[in-house]
Amino acid sequence: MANNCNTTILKEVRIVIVGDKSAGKTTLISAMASDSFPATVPPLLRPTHLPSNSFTDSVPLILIDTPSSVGEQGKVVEELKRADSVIVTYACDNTMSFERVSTHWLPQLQKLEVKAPVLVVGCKLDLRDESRQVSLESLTTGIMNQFREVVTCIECSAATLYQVPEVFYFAQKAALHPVDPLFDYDTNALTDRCVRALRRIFNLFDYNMDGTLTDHEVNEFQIRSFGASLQQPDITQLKTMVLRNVPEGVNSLGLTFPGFIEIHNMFLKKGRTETFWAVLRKFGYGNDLKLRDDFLPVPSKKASDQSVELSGAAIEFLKGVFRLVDTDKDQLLRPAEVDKLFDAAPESPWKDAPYMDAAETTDMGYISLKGFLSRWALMTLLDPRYSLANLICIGYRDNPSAALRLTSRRSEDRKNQKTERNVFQCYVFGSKTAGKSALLRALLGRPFSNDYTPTTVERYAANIIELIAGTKKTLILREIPEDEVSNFLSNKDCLAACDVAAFVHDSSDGYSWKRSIDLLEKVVNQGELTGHRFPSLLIAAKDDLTPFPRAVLDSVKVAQELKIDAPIRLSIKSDDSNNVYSKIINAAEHPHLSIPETEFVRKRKQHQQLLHTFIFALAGAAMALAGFTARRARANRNSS
Ligand SMILES: Nc1nc2c(ncn2[C@@H]2O[C@H](COP(=O)(O)OP(=O)(O)OP(=O)(O)O)[C@@H](O)[C@H]2O)c(=O)[nH]1
Ligand SMILES: [Mg+2]
Repeated sequence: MANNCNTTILKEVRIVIVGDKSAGKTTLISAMASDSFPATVPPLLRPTHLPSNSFTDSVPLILIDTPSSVGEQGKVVEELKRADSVIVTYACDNTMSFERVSTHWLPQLQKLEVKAPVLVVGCKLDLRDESRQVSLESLTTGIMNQFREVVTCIECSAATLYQVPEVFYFAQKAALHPVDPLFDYDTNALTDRCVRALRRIFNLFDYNMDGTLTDHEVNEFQIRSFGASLQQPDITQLKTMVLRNVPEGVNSLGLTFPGFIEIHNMFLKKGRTETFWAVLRKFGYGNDLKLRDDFLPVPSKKASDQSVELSGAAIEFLKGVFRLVDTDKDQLLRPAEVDKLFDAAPESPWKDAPYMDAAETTDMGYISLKGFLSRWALMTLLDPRYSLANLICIGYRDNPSAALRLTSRRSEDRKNQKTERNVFQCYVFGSKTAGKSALLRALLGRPFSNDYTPTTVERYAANIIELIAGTKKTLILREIPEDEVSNFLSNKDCLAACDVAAFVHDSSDGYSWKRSIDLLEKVVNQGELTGHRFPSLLIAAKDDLTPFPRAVLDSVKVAQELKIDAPIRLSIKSDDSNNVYSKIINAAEHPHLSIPETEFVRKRKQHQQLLHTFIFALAGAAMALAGFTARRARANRNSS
């Protein structure tokens, strides 16, 4: 296959050279830069720039010399942290300096958690005592087995210029086309993430989705990857080579996925990491084997109170995918089916918080279509880039710019007294044990439980709610634990994404009621200060218990004072949710209503009105003065 390695990620490669005193670092750099053996060198060179035409990758190199005196090790550490590639040198005529590579330098790099690839380079090869020569291979195998970050060991001579360019060629190649993300030395196979990336590329060309690539499809892959086509004899030869190594790599229909993997294994075996990376980069992958940002056209928010939703086209695509993946047609996705769906994504995205457990599933953990779409809505709201990347990885082939849509600003919606959002986020506040988690669980259709597990970190629940008019909206509840509220409110934009806030209290507990009003004041006042207003609802939970006597009376009065609705009474235990989810959506759909007027808000309003009147009066006074001056001027003119 052709070799095209123009699409690189780094714009320049910073190679840091370290090693013991007199190992030959400075001379090695000088020899490379001047293509000659320098008669003398300064103790330390300034950064040396090599032009982009030094090697085939057309990327400029910066070679960093480092001091070896003990007092200057801080500088060395700084440089190591900025390195794209590290060269650890030793002198071939000094056994001690070779030993120090594995007793000092490589452990030191591990301690500093240097992520860059490492080359071990023997300098002054011309000075080696040939009679004491130990095989380089045996020495280096030991090092490479013990230190997996070492990608190459090579010896050179600045005096004879032997293998000097090779040292830097390998150092830049290791940075630009790293083996580490592709190959796992422990399992001696391609990494899981690499296989997933190749799976997506394979699927892209498997047009009829039969699990094999026909010769035509192999050729299409070749053209897209390298801009040149393969002749039929080349394809036949390629398949013969694959078949020799992997019998299941080719079948009567063409090249199978194991065969496709084998082709890439062959690139690695031949040391052609640049060809491997050329393929991956062509299809949008960065060094972490995730789709690069430049491949993900996420609409950019102009203001923090906008949000991102899936477009109608993306939702239709997802419905189709659900039907396709649901092979047993039970309208549910089993965990294995979900894993299969995401086998071409860098990882299965719903295995951890906040997505795990955030949508409807059956007792067995199977996902319904509603649960499936709600998870996508949640992922799009919280992390649009991740959502788009996953959408592309599961096979979304339309224009990715059309997969997501940006909503209008919440403040605009409030002014226009309507909203066109399909996904609403409700922040749920309340004292400990008020019943917040029970509210979230019930949204997911989970049965009530008397067990209490305190919520210590924020959590989400999302579901699609059918409203009376027949329209469907996605509701996302975000539980904010009581102890986290102060921390949460310390972020200036924390309320920007709030469509509606719910303040839950345990109706049998006077303290819980008082606390929910305290929290409301705190949250609403913070919103006022940061320019975010939102409808708010009071929720009186556990209505099956004997109500705290004063709370009922109090709550009606307080709601009146705040100019919001009286608390919604509900009991999750008695399965009486009192349509709370529709009521939350209804409040969110009317963003100009149910905004609480706390004492602070009232005072601020009065202050603003006063200020307004004052400015108005000042403007009036200024106009009157101008009129008076004009009259005087006229009078003066008339009298003169
Ligand atoms: N009787 C009754 N108990 C309820 C109801 N809802 C919740 N509970 C119980 O109240 C306790 C606390 O409920 P949670 O939903 O965990 O409360 P929370 O507000 O999430 O508490 P934190 O996470 O600690 O802030 C649990 O033991 C629930 O079983 C209800 O409607 N009626
Ligand atoms: Mg909770």
